[in-house]
Amino acid sequence: MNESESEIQARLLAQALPFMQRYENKTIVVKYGGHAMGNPELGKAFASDIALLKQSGVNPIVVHGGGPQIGAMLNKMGIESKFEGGLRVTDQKTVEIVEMVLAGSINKEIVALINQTGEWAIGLCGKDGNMVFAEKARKTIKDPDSNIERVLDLGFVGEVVEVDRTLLDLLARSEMIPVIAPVAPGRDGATYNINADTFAGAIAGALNATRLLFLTDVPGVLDKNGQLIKELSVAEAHALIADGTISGGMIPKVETCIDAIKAGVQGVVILNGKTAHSVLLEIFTEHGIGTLIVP
Ligand code: X2W
Repeated sequence: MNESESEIQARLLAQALPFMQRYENKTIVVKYGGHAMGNPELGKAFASDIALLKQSGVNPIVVHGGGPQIGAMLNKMGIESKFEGGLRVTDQKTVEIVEMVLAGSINKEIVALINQTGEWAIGLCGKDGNMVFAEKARKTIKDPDSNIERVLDLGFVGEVVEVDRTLLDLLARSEMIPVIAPVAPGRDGATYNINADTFAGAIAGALNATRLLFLTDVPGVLDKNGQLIKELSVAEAHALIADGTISGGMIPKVETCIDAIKAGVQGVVILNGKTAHSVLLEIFTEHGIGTLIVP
């Protein structure tokens, strides 16, 4: 490395200081989606970002998805993937595979990636330490033709009804970085499959997290001209949904952000997880790289 490169590196590090101070001891929940995984270089960059947050005195918590990976495993087992209203219809056989893939292979893959950086990650799901309880999701969907609402039976798809902070508070004071799979028990003894975005929102809300980052495969919320919107209030987000600027798959994403803010998160960011070091770019630079939604 020549002199000027070292100087650049030193300057960049110095510029990160105010952000390290701003987020010291603050909780940042990072939702790492199944679509953002799969590229080994990006995976390593993600793990090193999380490690760096912890080393800087931040309390990072990773909540991960794995929709495409569940789909691939179901396919291997000869089971068809079915979705209604964006959620996976989950029968008994499917929930067993969901738990195996999410709380098993994917969870341990992310734990191993973070551990390889020299930090300590611990893999959990909602069942561990009585952290999360769920109940059967009650979803309705409007038929676009008749406009009649019908109740969806999604089987073992759950909604979070309770988060116990005990274990997460304990880990925040330790060297351990929690990596959490969106699977949780019901008080009825069943195992529930929970959409990873809503699960991350519930965890972040219960912890009154300073930030919840949604790593997606788009840069954030775009305006009518396709330009990235850097910051939005909840009221502005509602208006952009109403006037059609926010459309398609971005609507449930933004609605989940709004729910998380209502649940107690101070700011939620939608950003592109396919940009290397997206977490550091968001947290340790002045303007971040995604769309920040605030109350
Ligand atoms: C999701 C859980 C995983 C997930 C599923 O079974 O696919 C429901 O749909 P991504 O990668 O974040 O999409 N659960 C109920 O949300 O993963």
